[in-house]
Amino acid sequence: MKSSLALLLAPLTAVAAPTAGQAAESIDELIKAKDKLYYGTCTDQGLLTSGQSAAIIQTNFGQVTPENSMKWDQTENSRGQFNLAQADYLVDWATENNKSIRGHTLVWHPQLAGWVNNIRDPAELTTVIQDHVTELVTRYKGKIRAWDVVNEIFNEDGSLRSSVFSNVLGEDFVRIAFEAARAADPDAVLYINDYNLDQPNYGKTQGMIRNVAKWIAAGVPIDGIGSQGHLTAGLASQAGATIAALAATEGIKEVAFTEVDIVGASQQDYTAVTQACLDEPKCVGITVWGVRDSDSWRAQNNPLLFDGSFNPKPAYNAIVDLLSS
Ligand code: 9MR
Repeated sequence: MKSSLALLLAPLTAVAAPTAGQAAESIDELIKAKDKLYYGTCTDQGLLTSGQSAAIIQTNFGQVTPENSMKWDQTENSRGQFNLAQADYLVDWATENNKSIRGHTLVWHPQLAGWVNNIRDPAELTTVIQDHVTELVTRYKGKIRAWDVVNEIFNEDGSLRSSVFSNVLGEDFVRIAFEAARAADPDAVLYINDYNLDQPNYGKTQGMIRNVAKWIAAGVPIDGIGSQGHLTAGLASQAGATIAALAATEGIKEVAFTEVDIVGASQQDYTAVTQACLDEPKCVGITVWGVRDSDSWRAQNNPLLFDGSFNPKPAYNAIVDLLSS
């Protein structure tokens, strides 16, 4: 006969069976067993309050990135007027559900508030960057593990992209942003994030490595390089060589795949990205850019791990198999 204590505890300790849509095995738990920090995804309030996204993330993922709610046009569309309701929702949900958070993103040329684009005075833009970064990073201090401090700042050839930031401040905007983030939360891991870092000898990959090493040597507090991983079919074959090259950047502490989606979502491509992270000691984890195909920014390419009905796809199960071996 069970003791009354066991009877009392039974409902609390029982593991809930996955509901429709959730996969039986968590790729997050499996990758943690391989000494990585997380397998994550992006989301936001609208997705978390409809469909099966929240249930799937609760069961199958361990990290979230706000897909849009922390971008400049959403958070500070008028100077000094911060609107953080949606960002707060994401952070509160993640904290309650014990999910790690990557903040995304502080300085980025699109989705930028129009008033910032009109600034021409270097001193004014410096203050504006510092105020924006300080407000967001301070608000979520201790809750956000890692921040994409600057996003997509390079051209395809590895030179600095033209934007209001580079046009007014030159490359010094990178130092200004990272120093403000470090001051606001000394424990947050500070990232530079970009796309098309998918081939080791590509111009942008080499430009990232060269510039980040130079900036770190000059004292800019950059901790990590994020490789977004918006891939075409087959390109994942170079993910291992590329993440290793990025991780070898002088002074860099960690790397991550931050926005993975892959045209066609073949099993081979997803397992190649997963294996690339497993093989690189500095790779802390993988974030896919959305839960189900129909919510993806490239929905027509069916690039994610769950189909439009929230069912796990063959690529999800292939990752489970890889991480279980
Ligand atoms: O997935 C995001 C989409 O919903 C937005 O409309 C778009 C513009 O803000 O941004 C998408 O996410 C981008 C990410 O923030 C940065 N890297 C490229 C991603 C895909 O465009």
